Amino acid sequence: MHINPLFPYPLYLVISERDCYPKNWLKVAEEAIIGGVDLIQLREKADDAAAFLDKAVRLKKLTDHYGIPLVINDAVEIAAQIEAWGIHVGQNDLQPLAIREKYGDKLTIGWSIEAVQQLESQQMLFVDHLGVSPIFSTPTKRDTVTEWGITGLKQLRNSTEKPLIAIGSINFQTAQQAWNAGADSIAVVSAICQSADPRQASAQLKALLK
Ligand code: TZP
Ligand code: MG
Repeated sequence: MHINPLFPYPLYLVISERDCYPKNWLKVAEEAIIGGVDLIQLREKADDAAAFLDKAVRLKKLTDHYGIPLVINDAVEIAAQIEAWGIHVGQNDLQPLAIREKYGDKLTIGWSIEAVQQLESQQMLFVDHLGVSPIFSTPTKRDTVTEWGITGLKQLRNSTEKPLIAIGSINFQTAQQAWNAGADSIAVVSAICQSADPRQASAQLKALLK
């Protein structure tokens, strides 16, 4: 397994209550960790701040118990409040520079990259790792721009030293190609959340990352 010391989390789970329905999302998270997930991101789009905070607190207890990092999507104040390991933002969210100005090094910063020109952005100075979004289009997130494909992922690999997280229709069929193309991490929603057995799905995905 090629492990990047800057991002030693090969299997990355992005979770929400909705994407796990009808299973209990917190139970899915726990099963996934036991199966081999290395990091979890909480990405709740429908919640108000109080509901998001409540979930973040509960998930933080779980990830602390198992000793893995927790990333919060978008909600930077909640991330800081619960002392999450990191924050993940997209191109149209709060910018990495603004996050760094306010929170210093308290939160690692993940940034979604949707076009190769974004590597030239000044924001890159404040980014710790990149979400390569999406590798393939996915019903889980419909408002994405172009697909990177494996070719685009390789192009990015040759253009930046930042850790790369491949996301978008990564599953048993696609995980290995993304990994072999140089991703430092593969991120999944449905391959684990919609699996009949999230623990086994995690273990099987992890086994593909060699
Ligand atoms: N960002 C880009 S694609 C995506 C996100 C959050 C969703 C990935 O979901 P799935 O089910 O693993 O394709
Ligand atoms: Mg966002």
